[in-house]
Amino acid sequence: MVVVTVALLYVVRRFRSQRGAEPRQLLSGRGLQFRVGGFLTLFATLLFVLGVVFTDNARERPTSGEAGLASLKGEPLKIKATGQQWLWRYDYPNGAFSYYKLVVPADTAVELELLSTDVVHTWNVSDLARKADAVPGKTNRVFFITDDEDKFEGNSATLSGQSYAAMRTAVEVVSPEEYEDFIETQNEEIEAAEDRVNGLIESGDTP
Ligand SMILES: [Cu+2]
Repeated sequence: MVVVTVALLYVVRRFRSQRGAEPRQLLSGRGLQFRVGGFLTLFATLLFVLGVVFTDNARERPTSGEAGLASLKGEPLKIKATGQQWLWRYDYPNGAFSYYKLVVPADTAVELELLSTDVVHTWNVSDLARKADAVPGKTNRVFFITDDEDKFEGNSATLSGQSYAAMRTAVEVVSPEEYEDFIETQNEEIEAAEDRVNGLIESGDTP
């Protein structure tokens, strides 16, 4: 800003009109307009073409590697991620679910189906995948794969209400065996909890 302002002041002082002196006229004719217009069009076309070339792989879908979850036979592991004020719920293929933390097997292509029950939420685990919105009434998809057995943190990226900042998530990448153990444990715990609730209802003590 300082450079531009100083340059402007200099030019205004240097070229201000002087008594009796006729200012120089810049005459160009039609040619110049076409040359400038043509150059800008070419530049815009080039940007467009390069943009398409370099973002084409954004459509690419990963395929599972050798060390991935074998039971899928190369198909991506489909997991539903539902955003609700202000928590993420993950539904795995065989009835298991978890809140806040998503557990996935390493070296396996994951297809996350993003849904929302209320407002727009953004699933944002930037070390694993692109940012994507969970929009009510719509299904968005995010694909990712990693062989890095680690924990990845995700933050909120869209204002989805007063507690949006607390709407974090985490992705834990584990070996396929550990993943299957996790699913089994979740299913057992869910079943045990359901049994407890049903037992209370039968005995008349509503939980
Ligand atoms: Cu949210």
